[in-house]
Amino acid sequence: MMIDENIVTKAIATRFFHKFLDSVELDVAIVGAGPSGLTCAWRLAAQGFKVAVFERKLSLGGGMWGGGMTWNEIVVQEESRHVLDEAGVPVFEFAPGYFTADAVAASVTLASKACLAGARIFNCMSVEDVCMRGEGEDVRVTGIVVNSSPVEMAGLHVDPLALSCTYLIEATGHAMEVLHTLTRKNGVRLKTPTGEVMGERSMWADTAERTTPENTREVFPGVWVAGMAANACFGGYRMGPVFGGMLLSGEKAAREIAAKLRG
Ligand code: 48H
Repeated sequence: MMIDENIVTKAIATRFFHKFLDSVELDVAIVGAGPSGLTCAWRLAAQGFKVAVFERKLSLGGGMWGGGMTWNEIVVQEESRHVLDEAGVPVFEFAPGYFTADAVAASVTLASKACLAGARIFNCMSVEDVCMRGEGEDVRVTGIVVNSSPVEMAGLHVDPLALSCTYLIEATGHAMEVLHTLTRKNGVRLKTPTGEVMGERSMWADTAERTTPENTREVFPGVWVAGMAANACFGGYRMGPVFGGMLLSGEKAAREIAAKLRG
C-alpha cells in the first residue's frame, strides 16, 4: 500500500478534534495523570461517565515511575493492593503487610486501564485556570482553562481554551496548582479548617497514608482534591514512595463523585 501523507494528516486532525470536541462538556475533568488521577479516571470511565485527564507532560504516571529516588519499585499496603491486583500489576509481599510492585509496570498499567476504560487523555496539555460562575454563596467552578504545554513552556502569549465540567479534580500532586490559582485570583475561601491552602508537612508515612484518603473531598463548590494534593491542601504529611494512599484516594474520589453525578 502507498502511504499518502495528506490522508495521515487528515486522519490525525479529524480523530483528535473529534475527541477534543466530544470533551468540551465533561462530567469530570481530572488535572494530573499521576496515580491518584489515573485511578480515579479508570474508575469513573468504567462506569460510563464522560471523564478526561489533562496532563502537562507527554508521559502519564506522574511521580510513580521513579519509585523511591529513581529506584523504580513502589510500596503499597494490604488495604490498597486490590487496586493493583484488579489492574493486573504483579505485587509481591516483602514483609507482612508491605507489598512491592514494579513502578514502571504500575504506571503503564494504570494509564492503560484509564485509557481502555474510555477516559479521554489529553497529554501535553496544561490547565492554567478555571471557569467560575455565580457570586457569594452560589459561586462555583464550572470548567477548566487549558493551553498547550509547549506554549506554556516557551512562555508564548497565546490565549487558552475553556472546557466545562460538572466536577474538577485537582490531582496535580505536591504543587496543587489549580487550588493555588483559584485562591490567588479569586480570593475565595476553601472548605479547609483555615479556609486556605494549608500546605504540605514533612514526612510521617503512617499518618500521611491515613489522611490522604480522608482529605480526598470537595474543597470548593465543583472542585475535589485527590492524591498528594489532598494532603497538601489540608496540611497533611508526606509519605515517600508509599503509593497506597494515592490509589485509595483516586478510588474514593471516583466513588463519591459517581454517587453525586447519579444524584
Ligand atoms: C496539567 C499538571 C498540572 C497542570 C501538575 O505528582 P503526581 O504523581 O500526583 P499524585 O498525587 O497522584 O501522586 C503523588 C505521588 O506521585 C507522589 O509524589 C508521592 C507519593 N510523594 C510522596 C513524597 O513524600 O514525596 O502527578 C501529578 C501530575 C504530574 O504528572 C504533573 O505533570 C501533572 O499532575 N500536573 N497537569 N496541568 N496545571 N500540574
